[in-house]
Amino acid sequence: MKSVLITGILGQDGAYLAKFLLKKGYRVFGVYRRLSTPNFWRLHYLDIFNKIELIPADILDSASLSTALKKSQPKEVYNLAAQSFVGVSFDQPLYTSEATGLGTMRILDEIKKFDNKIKFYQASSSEMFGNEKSIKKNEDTQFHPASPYAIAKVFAHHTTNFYKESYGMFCTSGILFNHESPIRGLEFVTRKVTNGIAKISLGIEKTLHLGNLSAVRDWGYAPEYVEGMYLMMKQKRPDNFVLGTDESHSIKELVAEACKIGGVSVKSIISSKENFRINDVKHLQGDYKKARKQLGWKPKTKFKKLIKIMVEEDISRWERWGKREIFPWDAFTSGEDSAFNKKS
Ligand code: NDP
Ligand code: GDR
Repeated sequence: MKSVLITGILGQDGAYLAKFLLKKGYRVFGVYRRLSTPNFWRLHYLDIFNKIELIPADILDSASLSTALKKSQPKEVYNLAAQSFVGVSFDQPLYTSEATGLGTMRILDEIKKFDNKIKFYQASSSEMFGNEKSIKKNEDTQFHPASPYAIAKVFAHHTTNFYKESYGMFCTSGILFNHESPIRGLEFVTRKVTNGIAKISLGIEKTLHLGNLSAVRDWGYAPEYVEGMYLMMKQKRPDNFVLGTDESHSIKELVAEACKIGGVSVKSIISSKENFRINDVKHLQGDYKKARKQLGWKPKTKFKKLIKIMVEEDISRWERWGKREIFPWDAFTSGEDSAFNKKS
């Protein structure tokens, strides 16, 4: 049985990718960092916790990555671990560079020493394009990063290309536009909106404070994007691919759609200046023609369906919480206790 190692397995993409690769018959190992409270909820939510093998390691610590490679003996490594929140990268630029940027070089260098035949996937990002002027971005669009996160991702992207070109390693980068799901982290705008609107619709909260509502993003559905990662690793030659939906919507449109589904007035959603970023990317839209042609990949779940899936799931979770049900979920355990206090 082929082994695969995923860094960032406890995150949104890591969990969906693990589930997908298990179905393909892989033995799945996952790197996770030690925390005072384990954060395994997504693996439980997808019902794969007992099917994967977890190895404690950190992308800041080369020795632990070397041990993870020895323990898992992988044929493929997917590097998804990162400080992935753009907003926080303005407050923690050095940590973000260490984890999101240098972390990629650390793992690639350990792979080169351990077995340079291992195939490597890097989680590159549409944020690398930043405020570059063109409307639609593809693999040839210039990078113009607008945050410490994006700068770190550009470094990691070039590092991945460098190991491919200089050491002949199979290194591929997926330049992924925003992709979301009911297991998206709560701080990202889609989930913040769907979770917030679920609470307003059930009378748990009255308002939701957001930041810049005029930013525009290309949002797809995460389970479909991990399939694209896998297809990139199955190519004869390593290459870089954009995955997106080629559609874009503003945060304002996201709010309007989510409010409609949740039966909530848009007046409950407030744009607060203190939530604005120092520098924000205005418009991102992904031209995925190359992925469609070479990988046969295309997005199926578009904006309205995606928001519906997420709002309905968050409403259902808060309803179950109201009935004192226990189930794998993040909102209640990550600072949502104020809602609990109000209710009880
Ligand atoms: P998440 O933030 O959900 O997951 C990131 C994972 O990385 C988490 O499990 C986190 O661990 C782990 N991690 C963070 N720091 C370290 C560390 N020092 N050592 C080991 N593990 C660490 O992100 P997503 O799943 O959404 O994204 C996956 C990757 O794809 C990221 O690299 C992201 O930047 C990139 N990306 C994501 C896009 C998206 O729209 N989702 C689009 C383009 C790129 P813990 O659980 O302990 O916090
Ligand atoms: P992004 O996602 O920065 O694109 O990075 P996020 O959902 O955080 O922001 C998208 C846009 O929404 C605006 N916004 C808000 N954002 C957050 N988080 N919270 C708010 O209250 C809010 N109000 C408005 C932001 O200013 C921004 O313009 C995500 C991450 O997954 C990255 O890791 C990944 O690389 C990129 O997507 C592609």
